Amino acid sequence: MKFSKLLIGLSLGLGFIAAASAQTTMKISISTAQNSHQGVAIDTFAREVEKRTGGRYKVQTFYNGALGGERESIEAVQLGTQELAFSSTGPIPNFVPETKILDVPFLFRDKAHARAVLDGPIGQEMLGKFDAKGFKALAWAENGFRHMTNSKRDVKDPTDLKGLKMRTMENPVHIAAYKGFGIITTPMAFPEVFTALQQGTVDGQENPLPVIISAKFDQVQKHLTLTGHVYSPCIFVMNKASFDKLSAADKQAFLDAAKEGTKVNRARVDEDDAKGVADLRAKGMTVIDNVDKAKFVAALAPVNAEFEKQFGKANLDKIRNYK
Ligand code: EAX
Repeated sequence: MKFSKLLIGLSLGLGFIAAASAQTTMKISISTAQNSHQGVAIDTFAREVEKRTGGRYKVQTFYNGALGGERESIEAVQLGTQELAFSSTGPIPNFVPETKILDVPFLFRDKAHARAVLDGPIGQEMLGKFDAKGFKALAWAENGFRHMTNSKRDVKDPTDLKGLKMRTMENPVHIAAYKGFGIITTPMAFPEVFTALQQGTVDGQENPLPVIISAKFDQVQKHLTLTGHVYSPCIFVMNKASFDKLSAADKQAFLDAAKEGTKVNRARVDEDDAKGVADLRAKGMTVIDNVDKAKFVAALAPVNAEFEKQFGKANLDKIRNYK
């Protein structure tokens, strides 16, 4: 009798402890390395979620495409088999077509312009478009201005791009634009890119300095040109049902944690941009950092005319002229 009472008491006590420390674990992934602008974004996010929810939510972080490439991770978030992902906008138009406009070449003057648009009404309205597709978009973050690398030759002029076989993201805007340069485009998920460059399956690729550095592309690419042809946003996305289940306070905690992640992420992009060229030169890359951008813009005039038809000139101008 006494013994069974003790047992009941014990199990009640244990049950209480278990309830008090109930912890939900979620997953978030990136396709780049932990030591990168994306790594610091999700590490900061995970830490902030845990802190701001009193440890009730724990976010497990996965790097280097361990859970798949960006398209696969977005798909997993949409299905709910993975709660969270941090991704470039590369594959996102396949899920939320409204985001396609952000990857139009030479749309943003500089990072300050891009950040202002994303954090302002245009960007915030676009975050709302994710809801209908099964996502909660928590915050914009940054991949950076994309530049071209290849193993064949110095690209000083847009005509130097003709005939280069380059890996592109799985993004229709990128593919159309690079074809406009005369590039032979090969869409491919990021985790496959290093090997494709190493084996010569493709001659080149294009990515922001923080990606080129963290992926060690200098080991397999000789020539870098600072074309800055596309500004590449990143985004924190969450499965909508997982977000909706949170209490109001926890929702705010996740949103705030993503904002903290973005702050650290953008600061790291600035840092990598500031020292990237010197670093990559020291590692043996030839860096062309004084291209005549107007020539690259001019080379894309026919493609841009297409984009103006597709997206509406007024919509593009609204972004271009945003102050
Ligand atoms: O998000 O696929 C890409 O080139 C992306 O820029 C890269 O995965 C970083």
